[in-house]
Amino acid sequence: MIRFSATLTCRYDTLFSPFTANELEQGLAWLAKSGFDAAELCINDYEGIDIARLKQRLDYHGLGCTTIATGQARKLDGLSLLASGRAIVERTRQRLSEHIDVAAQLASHVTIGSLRATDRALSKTQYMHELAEAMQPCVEQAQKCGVTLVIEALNRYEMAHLHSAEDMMEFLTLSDAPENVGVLWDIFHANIEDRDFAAAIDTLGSRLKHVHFADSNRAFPGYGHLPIDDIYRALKNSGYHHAVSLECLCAPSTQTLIEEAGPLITHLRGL
Ligand code: LER
Ligand code: MN
Repeated sequence: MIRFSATLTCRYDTLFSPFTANELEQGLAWLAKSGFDAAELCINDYEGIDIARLKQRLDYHGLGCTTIATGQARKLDGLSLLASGRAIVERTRQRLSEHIDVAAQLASHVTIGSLRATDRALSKTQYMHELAEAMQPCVEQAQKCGVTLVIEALNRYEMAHLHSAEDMMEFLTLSDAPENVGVLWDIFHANIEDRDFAAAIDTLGSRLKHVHFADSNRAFPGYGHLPIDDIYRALKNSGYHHAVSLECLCAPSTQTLIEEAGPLITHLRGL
């Protein structure tokens, strides 16, 4: 069964949530009322975040957490696994280590997206080797904790390497990644990078462990030109049984997201 989640944020606001960090409780209530199974939580760091309380609020609303979105630390704290300075790489690993501990408590994945950005001109092969090495302690810790790390395929305008489903599989093979390393496939990025949605799903196979839904213009699904129903059907027919998570801009409006998310989930579940 495919689970549904949407982006909410714990402390710093994000363009990808219809609720601010201060409105987290309303956001959780909205998810529950709209028929979502879980939240996807943006967490920069754990200062001022009480995990026991967060877990209690999720439980209260009958929600899980699908993945911890970690990218805020790129802009806010300048973190990256591929920074030139060893100290920054170490701090990034430590931050991911905290995320992995919390993910084990929330039974969620941990996302690695913007945290694999590099400011150096690396060839694809160099990039893949360096990323594999930088991630290694996190992969081992995650394995011990029963946590899956999902590496997000990001389009060429946002990231130097690993754009397409094929790139992601090349990286997993080169790094001999264990099964707890998977791929986050975001259909907004895939629309730019993958030749064909169904073929990309097929290429990723069992490594596909999390999916972001937004339309071609990053608006709420249905307000751009992506074949949302076909993509969902292809996921379902492939046996995909992880989450489809709404990660779109508040476009055409915040109200659209708030009002139309429930009907969208009902519609997709019926396909
Ligand atoms: C994050 O999931 C994402 O898709 C990025 O484009 C955000 O910068
Ligand atoms: Mn995404």
